[in-house]
Parts: sequence; C-alpha cells; structure tokens
Amino acid sequence: MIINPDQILNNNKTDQTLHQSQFKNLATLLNQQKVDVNQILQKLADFQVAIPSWALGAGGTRFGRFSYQGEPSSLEQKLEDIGIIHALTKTAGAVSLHIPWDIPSDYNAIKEKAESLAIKFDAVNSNTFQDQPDTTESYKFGSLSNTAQAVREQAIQHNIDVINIGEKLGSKSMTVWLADGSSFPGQSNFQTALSHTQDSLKKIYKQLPDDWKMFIEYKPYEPSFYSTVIQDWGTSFMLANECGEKAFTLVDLGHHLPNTNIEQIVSTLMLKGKLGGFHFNDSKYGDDDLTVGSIKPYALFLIFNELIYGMNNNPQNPELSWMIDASHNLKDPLEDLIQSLEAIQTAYAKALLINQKQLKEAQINHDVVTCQEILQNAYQTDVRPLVREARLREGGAIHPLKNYRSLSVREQLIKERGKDSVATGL
Ligand SMILES: [Mn+2]
Repeated sequence: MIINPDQILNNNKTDQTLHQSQFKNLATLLNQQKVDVNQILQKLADFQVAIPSWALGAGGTRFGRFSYQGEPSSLEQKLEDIGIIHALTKTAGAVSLHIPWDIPSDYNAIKEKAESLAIKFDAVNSNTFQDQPDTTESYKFGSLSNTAQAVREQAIQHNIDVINIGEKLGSKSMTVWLADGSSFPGQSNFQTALSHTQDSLKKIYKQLPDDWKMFIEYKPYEPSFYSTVIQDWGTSFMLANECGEKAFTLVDLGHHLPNTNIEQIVSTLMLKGKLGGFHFNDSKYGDDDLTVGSIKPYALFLIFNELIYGMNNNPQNPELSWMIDASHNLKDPLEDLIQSLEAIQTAYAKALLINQKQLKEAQINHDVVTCQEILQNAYQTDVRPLVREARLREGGAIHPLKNYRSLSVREQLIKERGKDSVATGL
C-alpha cells in the first residue's frame, strides 16, 4: 500500500482551521519570548529518524510472540510500511537494515523502491547473537569475544559481509551490538573476552570504507545475566578509541541500569567527539523497548537538551545517526512507530525552546532556581502545534495517527498480505 499525498491533503482539510488557530497562538507567544519560530520549524522538518527493518512486525518477549495481522513478509513490503509512516509524519526518511534478516535479492529494485518513497539507507546492523542455518560455528558462547578462533573469524567475516551489503545500497555506517557475555561467575575470563573483542573489532574496522563510520553499542545485561563484554559507554568509548577515528559509541536509551544519567553520558561523549549513533525507545526497568516517551518523557527532554547543546557546540562530534529501536508486542507496529516519532519530535521541539543564553547566565550566577525554571518553562510548553505545522509544511499529516486510522491502513495491509503474513526478525 502506498499513500497518495492527495489523501493526506484531503484529510488535513478537516483539521486545518483548529490547527491554524492553535499554531497562531503558540507562534505569538513564542515571538514574545524572542524565539525564532521558523528556525525551529526547519530544524523539526530536517530531523529524520531511521526505522529498523525488524520493527515493522510484532515483537516477541522471551515468553512468546503474538503476530500482528498484515505484517510485511519481504524487504519490499517493509520499505512500503516505512513509506506509509514517512508520508504521514515526514520524519521517517530512513531505514536501518538488519543482516541477515533483510539481505536484498535485487539491489537495484530495492534501491529504486526506497528512492521512490524518499527513504535513505542508514546504518546496517550485523547479527552475531543468533546462529544462521548456513554457518558452521555457533555463537552460543560468544562471537567476537569467543575463546575459539574459528568462531571469531566467522563473526568477523559476517561483519565484513554486512559492510559489503551496505556499500551496495549506499549506507555509510554500521552498528555492532554483541550479545557476548557470561551468565555465571567464573564462566568467562573478562580480560581474554575483552582482548578478543578488541582484536576482532580492529579487523572489521580495517575493512571499513574511508567515508564510513562504525558504531559500537553497549548494554549492561541480557541475554547474559552476569557480565556483558561491552557493558557500558566507557568500554565502548575505549574500544572505539582503539579502533580509530571512524569508530564511535552508540547510545541506546534502554541499555542502562535504572536511573542512569543518560544525558550526562551523551554530553561527555559529544565533548570527546565520540557519539555516533542514538537508539530511541523507553523503559521502566531494563531494555523494555517500549514506545519512545511513554514512560519517561522528561528524561527524553533532558537528553535532547544535551544533544542540542552538543550539536551546537561540538563540531568535533559528527552528525548523529538516529534510529528507533523498539519492539511492539501489543500495539499495531506502525501506530507504535508513529507515536514514537511524535514523542521524539515533541521532546526535540521542547528542548529547542530552552534559552541557552539565559541558562548559561543563570549557571554562572549559581541561580539554581532560575536554571530549573528555564528548563521547566520549555518543558511545560505545549509544542504540539509546532510539530504539526512542521509536518504540514512538508506535506505530512496534521494528525498522523488519526489519518492512519481513517485511511484504514491496517485493514488494507491485511487485505493485501493476508492475516497470517509474518515479518522476518525477532
Ligand atoms: Mn539498540
């Protein structure tokens, strides 16, 4: 299913009058505060988040997976689903492929399809956390860190294959996330595992094209429950430094222990020019992969404040790769992604309202109360009319979710693909 822009224009007509009055009110208020509304609208329009190819079907938990009807069963269909979200939100102009789940059979056809839907190929992701039918070695006890050289070599080669696939599509980065670790004390030698991982990453890095970036993701636990080889940002940062200038740390919001100050991690990495990628999701306890902004929207706002500060003040840090890394085991995956994109744009818009000059002055004067007031004033502002206006100017929907339902997208997809179609992935 491909959404015709006229359908969106038509649906917008019903919402246009109310939206214009709400936007006018907010713009007047912001103008009084000397906020450059047009500049914020442009920043919102420019902000594009990649959708991972595994997020378009229902996700499972370790207890089970309940399918969602009309799931995309091929890469073409996955791109079409992202095309639907992008047409409505104008924020999802990229896809992040997972290999080997989504190896194109016809590269030109896939590239053409993506181009016709205005979708770019963002970072490609390797997978050494599952065994594949055509491989000889098992990753049960680790991949890049495994004590067996044959396993490490197979995992290194897989990552190199992923780079080659990404190159054919026009990707410019790869993400490495390892499930490597141990579940019991004494099971693994920490130093040996880390040394092997470093050596393996360096071998992959050697094959990285000059204009590519490598992102190293960290995670404190799961699927291993006692230790993870790349457990935190410090380990990732160290590995990235040892690999070289094209290697960076990737922050996934869910990959922290409860109450970790993620905004400070973001800030530290950007100061050092080593934050490369960012995965959005939300969580209550662990790597829950819930809809962005559904649990801790204020934390997301504080993280965006540091990201914006970094984007404005740290030319040593590269442009970031943004991706939603969530799983949808209850909701319609496309509706869940639309909600996540809305939450991202909202948090970004609120953080853009923070008066950085006034905040700096209050910090220098040790005026703690004013510092808090500046942040909270921005956070309490209802920025939804701004987000809607940014979308509208790009040809998107004023209300993407409402549009999605009124266009009966899911019903259409079920008609096209059937009730039993299942997406590849987790
Ligand atoms: Mn992630």
